[in-house]
Amino acid sequence: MIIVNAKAFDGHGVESVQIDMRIFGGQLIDLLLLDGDIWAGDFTLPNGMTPGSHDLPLIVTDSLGAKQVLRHWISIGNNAQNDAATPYLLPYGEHIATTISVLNTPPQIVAEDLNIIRGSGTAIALLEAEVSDADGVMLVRARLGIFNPITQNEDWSKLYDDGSNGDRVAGDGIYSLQLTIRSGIADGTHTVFLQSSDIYGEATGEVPIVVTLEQKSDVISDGGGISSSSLVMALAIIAIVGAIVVMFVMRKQGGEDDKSNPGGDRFGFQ
Ligand SMILES: [Ca+2]
Ligand SMILES: [Ca+2]
Repeated sequence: MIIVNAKAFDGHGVESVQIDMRIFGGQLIDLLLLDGDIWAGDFTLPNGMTPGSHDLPLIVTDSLGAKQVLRHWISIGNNAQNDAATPYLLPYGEHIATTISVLNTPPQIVAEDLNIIRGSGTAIALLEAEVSDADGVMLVRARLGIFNPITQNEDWSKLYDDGSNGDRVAGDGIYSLQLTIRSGIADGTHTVFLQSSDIYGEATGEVPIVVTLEQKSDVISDGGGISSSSLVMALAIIAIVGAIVVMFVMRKQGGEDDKSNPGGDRFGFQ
């Protein structure tokens, strides 16, 4: 936000003071007359205002409705202020252009670290970054390091916000890149770097994103085979069946013994 304080002089009296931001894509801003003949107001820079130095036009209207566009102000000493101006004479002082200096900041990158759980073979992961700049984002790119495609000579790969290359929504400010994770890349943490520049070429530093690779735990083969607990149960059932069979055989043998000596004296040998 920019705050403006101005003093205006006119032989007929000053009706209004405005700042014309329309040529920068903004609005006409009315300043309010405060005590002590100070015209004050504030405005925010319109989005997309070109960085650099700009002349700021002030529209001053006198009590008869005559307008004048001023692009200069007069620097007068604080002590001289009160009696510097008469109704018909402008105060004496250095004329200074009413310029505004607009600084450019690089884009902002918001991205989360990636945690990828992979199986065997090559995996694809989506690298996403939210990138914004008041001037417009020109380029978002990533230095992929170990994830750089073997066929690619360039160090940097472009991220897309046009719905292509895995980008979920075109034009939403979230830029995407499909990261190819070859099976030969070791588990653990790797770092890729993101960088962006706005339409004036103002670029960010390299923003690190940590990519952690993990092997998928062997859930499928465990579930498909015999788990250790069911194996124990199966062995227990086999053991119980075995015990019953043994008991049955023993009882049967005992019965046959009885039948082999029908009516015989069991204790005949004694
Ligand atoms: Ca910018
Ligand atoms: Ca997008």
